[in-house]
Amino acid sequence: MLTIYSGDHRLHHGVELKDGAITPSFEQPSRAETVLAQVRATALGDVIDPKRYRREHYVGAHSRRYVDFLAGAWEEWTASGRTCQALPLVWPVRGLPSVELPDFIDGKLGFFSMDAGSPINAGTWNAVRASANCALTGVDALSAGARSAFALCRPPGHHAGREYMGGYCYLNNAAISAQHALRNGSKRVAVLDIDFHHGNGTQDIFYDRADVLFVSIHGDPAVSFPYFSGHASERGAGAGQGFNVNLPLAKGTAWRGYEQALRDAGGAIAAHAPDVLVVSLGVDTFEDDPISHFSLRTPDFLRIGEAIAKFNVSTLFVMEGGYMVDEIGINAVNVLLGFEGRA
Ligand code: Q9C
Ligand code: ZN
Repeated sequence: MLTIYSGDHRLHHGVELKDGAITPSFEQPSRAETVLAQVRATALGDVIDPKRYRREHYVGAHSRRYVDFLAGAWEEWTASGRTCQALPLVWPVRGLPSVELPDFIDGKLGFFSMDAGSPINAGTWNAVRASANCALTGVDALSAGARSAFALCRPPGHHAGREYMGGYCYLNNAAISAQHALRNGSKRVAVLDIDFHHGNGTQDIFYDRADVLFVSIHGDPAVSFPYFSGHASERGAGAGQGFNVNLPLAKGTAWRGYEQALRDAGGAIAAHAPDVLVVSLGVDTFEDDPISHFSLRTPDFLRIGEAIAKFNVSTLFVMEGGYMVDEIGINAVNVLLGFEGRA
């Protein structure tokens, strides 16, 4: 399987608010290096750099004004005299009346975010677009006839909505991929999100559409980030009614419960009959993940890959979460090895 990877991800490294204190983010550059090392150690296949794509390729999944904001945010932030990384601090929540985009950067940061989990520094935009370009290059590999590809994206993307960043995410790599597959001639696309956290951003982008099915297996939002999205009752709207499938699972879910959810996901995907499947590949479902609470073990990730291969669709794997443990490389690549029948 081809891997697409850019060293530009190292340009982005942020902080997060944890337990009320500013600490280094769990979403660190070493994550991608760990996964890449395992790609090489297992001889998964060639590793190539992404092609370059114009900003227009990110628009569609996102609004133009949001993409333009991301591209210029650091410059606006430093122009206002700041030197630390940019973090939002005020949000347009229920009950605040204005839907106007503010002029000042502090207002824009809140307008275009869902939380304070996506800091912006000098290298963030270059890392973010390299990440999206890995996904786009993967789609083009499928369009050229490959059965599968692995976009080793960092930063991740699935929490980023049409007009907002959050949860370590900026551009939604999986959604941008689905949109690009349609542009390349696919009629129907499915996105299967197996990151521990609900892919609220991907859901947001495709919620009212029937051409892209979104299926997500994740921690119950009653007790898990992002809390305000991910319930089974969210099934799509308008033409997209029935094309959004959420499969929330309880704390502590292990292989037995997870396997059933994967079967349910497979049923929904088969009914959609997609030309292309995009998998949001998070491995924060691992039992030792520091910010999640499922109980999957390393061999279970091989089984996940085998199950996805049985869907029998051209598949792009897009890296999402998985944190601070040496096993993230082994677990992520185990999904790919399982898919290839190398278990
Ligand atoms: N103490 C992804 O996996 N913070 N994003 C949760 C837990 C946000 C995860 C705080 C987690 C976002 C792509
Ligand atoms: Zn996650």
